Amino acid sequence: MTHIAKEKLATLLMEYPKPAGIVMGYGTAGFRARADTLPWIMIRIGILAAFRSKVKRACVGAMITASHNPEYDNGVKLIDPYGEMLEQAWEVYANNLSVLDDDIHILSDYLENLMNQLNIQANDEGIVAIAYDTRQSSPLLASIVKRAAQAFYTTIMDFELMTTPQLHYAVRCYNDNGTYGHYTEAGYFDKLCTAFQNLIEMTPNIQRFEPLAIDAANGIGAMKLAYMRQTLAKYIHIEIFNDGTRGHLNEKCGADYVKLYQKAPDGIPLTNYSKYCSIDGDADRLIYFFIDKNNQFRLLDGDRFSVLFASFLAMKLKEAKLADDVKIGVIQTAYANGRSTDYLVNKMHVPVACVPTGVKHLHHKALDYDIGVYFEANGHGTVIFSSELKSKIKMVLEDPKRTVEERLAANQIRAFINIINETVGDAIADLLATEVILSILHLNLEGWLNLYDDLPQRQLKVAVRDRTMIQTTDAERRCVTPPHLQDCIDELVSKYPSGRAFVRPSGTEDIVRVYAEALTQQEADDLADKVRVVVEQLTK
Ligand code: NG1
Ligand code: ZN
Repeated sequence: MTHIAKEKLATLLMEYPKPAGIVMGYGTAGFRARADTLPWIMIRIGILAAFRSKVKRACVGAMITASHNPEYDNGVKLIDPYGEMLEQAWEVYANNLSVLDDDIHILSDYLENLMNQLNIQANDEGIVAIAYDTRQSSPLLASIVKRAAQAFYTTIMDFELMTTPQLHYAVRCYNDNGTYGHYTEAGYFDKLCTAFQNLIEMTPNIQRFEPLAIDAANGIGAMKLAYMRQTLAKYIHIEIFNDGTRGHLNEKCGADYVKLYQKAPDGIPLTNYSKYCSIDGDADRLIYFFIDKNNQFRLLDGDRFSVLFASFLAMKLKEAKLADDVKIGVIQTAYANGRSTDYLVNKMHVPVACVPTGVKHLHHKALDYDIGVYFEANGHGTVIFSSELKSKIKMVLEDPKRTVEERLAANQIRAFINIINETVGDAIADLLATEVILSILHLNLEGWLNLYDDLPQRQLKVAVRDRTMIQTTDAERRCVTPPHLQDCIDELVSKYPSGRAFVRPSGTEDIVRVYAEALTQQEADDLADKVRVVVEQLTK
């Protein structure tokens, strides 16, 4: 480590000291906490981003956001060169750095060891792309990441205000030398909007788009959607509510609020539109909803996107006569409604894999398929397509022996791939994909909802002494510890027809989550409550 790097780091440590007694872990959401407790960790993240970039010899990203959390929170997540989440092994370095106190000697000893271990030279090139959401605290936190990375001779690409998925996209494009698209924001919108228009133009008898009202959670998505709204005005009328001019970020609005409370957000008129959707504070989650004929609020969550996207793609594969050589699959977590799994497996004959909570697990598993569709029930998800699939599509398009119908279907899949942000769940991309599929399939939200009926479900949070007492297996569907907990759950579940329940420690909060579903809401509530009682008893 050079003398100058040490000096710069020492200055930062003095400017942004670590509060006494603070412990912070790099989890599924990166580092996330109250914004005023975060500056010190941004120093560590800036260094780590620089190191990661030097090791990978590629651009890496640092996104400053606390997603669906309140305005007073913030956080940071690193993005790997291919646009995916930070490799798990590096989470350990993030945690080690977070444990270290502000002593410049101890910190530089650790960093020098790490540089040796990772074979990093002080003058290796590094490039870090930084972006942030609309939180007031974001620019300062971003500036600390920037200064810490620069202390290690790293070039900064400062994208300032961006959605999380836009930064994932930019990092991927930059490292792919433009193969995936152009890394600027204009490049992102150009790719998505052009593909959306192409798909509409090439599809005969496409249904007219009904106007769409969007709840933008008073976040970054509002300003980005405003840009897209104009570009696509010829095709679809989009109205943006909760655009940040009046309400507060994620307060009584946004995808998380709508999903959690199963009700419409504030700040949006509920009479004028047949289609509504909510995104979250950093625009990586999407939820649709509408008010039905009986004036009931009806929700379409992540499971519904999996079913819709997989239906469309399976149908187009069949039309392109590619269904036999392409492996399509859906990846869910234990929180997916049992009826969605049932519909996918038994009606659509699409295989379903279940993985532990957290997008990185879903994304990883999706790589096993030519077309891997994954969504968490909360509306975070995307589709990934193998390079073999992309070549097969190209072959169909270039084969003169193929029929017009086969080539059209292949072309539709190709355009669809370009709408999707394969790097990460993206509310804007998923919204365009949903809209165009609904129009191609001539479905309204009611028709989409009626594909299957959800089983009533209940989620509870249980505060326990030590949540790590609960350990799980089988994609978190069964408990291994404490002893007897699983036997008790099995016994309770057996009393409810179509009942299912599981418990797992949250990865983002100091609580245990209980999930239950059954034939009626009353039964789902009862089952969840009984499971809660045994959890409380056995973790005392
Ligand atoms: P935890 O707190 O581990 O359940 C929550 C969500 C995840 C995911 C992460 C990251 C539920 C039940 N869990 O994880 O789906 O989004 O936060 O933000 O919604
Ligand atoms: Zn988010």
